[in-house]
Amino acid sequence: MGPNFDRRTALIVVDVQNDFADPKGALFVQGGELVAARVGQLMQEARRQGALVVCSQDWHPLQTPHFADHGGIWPRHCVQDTWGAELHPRLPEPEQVIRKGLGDQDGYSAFGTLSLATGEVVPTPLAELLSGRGIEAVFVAGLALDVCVKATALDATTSGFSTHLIADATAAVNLQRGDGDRALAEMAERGIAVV
Ligand code: VGL
Ligand code: ZN
Repeated sequence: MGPNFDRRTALIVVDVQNDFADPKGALFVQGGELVAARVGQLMQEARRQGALVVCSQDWHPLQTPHFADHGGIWPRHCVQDTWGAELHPRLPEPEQVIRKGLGDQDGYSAFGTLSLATGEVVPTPLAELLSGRGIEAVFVAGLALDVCVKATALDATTSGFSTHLIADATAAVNLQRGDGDRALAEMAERGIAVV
């Protein structure tokens, strides 16, 4: 039961970057390579069926409150213009790339991240891109299920898109045991369909 793509749908591929998807990456997510392979197939399918394909990239400066060495919780990862931040080589060229987590921004959603200076969410161009294309439904896949995929899917429903999670194209970090399952429950509660 694969997703049904058409011109009114978008495939949002969250952060399938070397640091998350390659075993040598700084924040490798267990199963990340399989996710990259599956996402690569889905991107081809989506394109063939006329859907919009958007890839997000976690895109941090070297010094950011998002990293543990500057008060955050994560090891250094997805530093701008490094190998770790590149999209995984299993992915075909995306039609659109959305970068997030720039500057002093901390947060996880491809729709926007929080600026620590202003305390406000800095939106990425994603919402406008989707509404500008007449997109009604989105399929979300990528890494990591319990972090950026969850945040992005929740924002997608809040923004009014009919939102689906592609279960076989994601994997959880599980920083705390059970985080992946809790993320699934939270998404289900918010009306996100699992396909
Ligand atoms: C992510 C941790 C830190 C993600 C990004 O893409 O899920 N996780 N930054
Ligand atoms: Zn990050």
